Amino acid sequence: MGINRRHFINLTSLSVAGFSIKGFANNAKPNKTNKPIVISTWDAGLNANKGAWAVLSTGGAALDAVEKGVMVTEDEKNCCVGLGANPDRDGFVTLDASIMDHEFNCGSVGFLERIKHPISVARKVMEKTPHVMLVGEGAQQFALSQGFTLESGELSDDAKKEYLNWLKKSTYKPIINIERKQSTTQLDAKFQAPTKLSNGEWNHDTIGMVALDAHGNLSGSCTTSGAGFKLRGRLGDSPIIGAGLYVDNEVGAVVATGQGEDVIRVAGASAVVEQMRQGKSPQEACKFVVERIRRIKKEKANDIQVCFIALNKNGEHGSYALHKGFNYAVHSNDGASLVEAPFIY
Ligand code: SD4
Repeated sequence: MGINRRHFINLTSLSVAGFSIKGFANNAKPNKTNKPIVISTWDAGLNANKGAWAVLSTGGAALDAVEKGVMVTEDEKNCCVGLGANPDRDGFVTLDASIMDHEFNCGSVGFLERIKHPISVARKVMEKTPHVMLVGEGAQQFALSQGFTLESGELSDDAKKEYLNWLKKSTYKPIINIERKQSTTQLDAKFQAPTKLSNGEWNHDTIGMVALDAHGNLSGSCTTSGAGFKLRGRLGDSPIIGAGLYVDNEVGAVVATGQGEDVIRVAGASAVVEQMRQGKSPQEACKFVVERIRRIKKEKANDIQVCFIALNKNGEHGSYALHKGFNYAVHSNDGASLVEAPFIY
């Protein structure tokens, strides 16, 4: 099925106070490098981008920008990326994060408990150890050795309620676009996220961000509580370099969101970068890999969401999603905007 043109027209005409909602991403300024620029997943990216922009607009490095940017979301009180998120099925919040710079340096943490800023622990793994990835108890011990504080491990009030509710049936079923802030655009009833927003406006569990700085360097970050009510010990794509996040400074930077298992299956972010290397635009490259996932999943693609956002060396950006309803935030010298991603279904 092709892109839904009617949907395009509807979305291009929407605007919300303070920023604009654009239609499908056109790759801006093809002949001139559009820098600095930062893009990040979902509506929550608008706030996160502000944190990144404070770094980028003053000549700072993309690496610092993508760390500072997603820390804004990890810090948000009513946010589900960090320790306030829904727990695994045993009742524990476990966090995954990854970061990558313009020189193939990368670091990640998985299954990390009771630490507030997993993205910063991932950066420490990158900078202070000979390794790329630390998980579980070892990751927590490493964080403590680096001066991070052990938080209480208590579930937030919202998460407690959600968990008690979930225990009644105890079935694990991914929900398409659960991350979406409600009400900025009209979604199909079928894909409308359920109302979890008892205590705040964000409903997301992941933020991914990629940036190009004024020096022409790319970096990326991703931080998540993963899928709510997952099996204990489950890792998604977000901490896996090449799946949830990949940066090649000669080509571009890509981050994924959605059903992590299906992003891992195709080494998603790396696959999108390789398509850009072959000459595809960011949007075409994202589309190519989303379509591969649809072919692999066959009719099961109806039940999952997968989305990529991509930024190339020229500051051109694009995205593609399996299902309608994914958006991403952009911040550049042109201001802040939300872009509706094109989709298959
Ligand atoms: C995961 N990809 O753990 C993450 C979830 C996600 O928006 O992106 N949610 O599978």
